[in-house]
Amino acid sequence: MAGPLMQGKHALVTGVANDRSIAWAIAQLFQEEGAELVFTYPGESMEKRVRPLAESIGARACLDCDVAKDADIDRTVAEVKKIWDRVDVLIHSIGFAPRAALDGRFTDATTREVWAITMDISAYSLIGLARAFRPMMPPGSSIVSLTYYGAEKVVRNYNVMGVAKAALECSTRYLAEDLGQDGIRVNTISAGPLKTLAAAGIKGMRSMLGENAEKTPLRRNIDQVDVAKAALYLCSDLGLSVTGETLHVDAGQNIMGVVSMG
Ligand code: NAD
Ligand code: 0WE
Repeated sequence: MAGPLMQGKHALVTGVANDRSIAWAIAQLFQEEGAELVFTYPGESMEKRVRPLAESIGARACLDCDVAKDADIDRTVAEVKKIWDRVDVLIHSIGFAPRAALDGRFTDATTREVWAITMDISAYSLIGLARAFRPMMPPGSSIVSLTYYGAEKVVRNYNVMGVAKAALECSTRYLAEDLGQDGIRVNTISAGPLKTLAAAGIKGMRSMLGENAEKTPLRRNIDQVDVAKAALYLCSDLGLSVTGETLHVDAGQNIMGVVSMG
């Protein structure tokens, strides 16, 4: 397979917050492989973080899109249409739960409101974006989101985010089936723990990273570039017949049962 893997492809990248974001590593690799990029950010306060990064790699645009708002999604489609006649790649790298939900007892922390917000932003948004962009995604195009092991097994304090990621993974399968007739593939990457903004201030994150590195089959943690390479596989011709998949990029963490040393 010769030449850049993403030559001339149009990639819409959500979820860049700073230079440690998983979405930023994906965007950089896709750009190196010949893709044209458009970024989105949720609300004005994020713009000053994202726009300089976007400009530094020659992105075509940087658009305000809070996925909690249908009007933002619709406006983003309209703005993208002014730039491109098609979108080949959609990266969903968004997760949000109210801070207090990621600490303490699941039963107490998961109120009706916390549930609604977390499910809306972290899971529904994949479906909302897929519906909005489907008319401009040609056969051969690809949607990729980010998930975490807390969807499969209990990870203490991940709480309602685990439930939302389970919904995201299941939505990936239903979307893959539905959009298969349009030639659109839908997959999700289950990434191992990473030091990003979304992991900042999570109680026990440091010790979790330390312990995890010893427990994985590869005896190390992963980095953002590892995830980006998997996204490149899924969004390029390399992943041509892969859809509905949850691809673990976690140094093997998910295969482990009881881990004992020595
Ligand atoms: P990050 O904080 O850099 O990215 C999260 C992004 O979500 C931010 O850019 C933020 O602006 C965006 N976001 C939040 N609410 C939004 C809204 N209403 N509308 C639009 N965007 C919104 O952190 P990250 O670790 O790069 O997270 C990216 C994805 O990877 C998330 O889905 C996260 O759950 C997932 N993930 C992270 C890890 C980890 O350990 N960091 C592991 C596995 C999966
Ligand atoms: O998906 C995530 C984190 C997503 C996230 C992070 C925050 C922090 C700030 C969602 N919402 C918020 N809301 C905020 O206000 N990860 C996979 C990283 C993560 O978060 C954890 C983890 C891991 C790993 C929380 C508890 C336990 C483990």
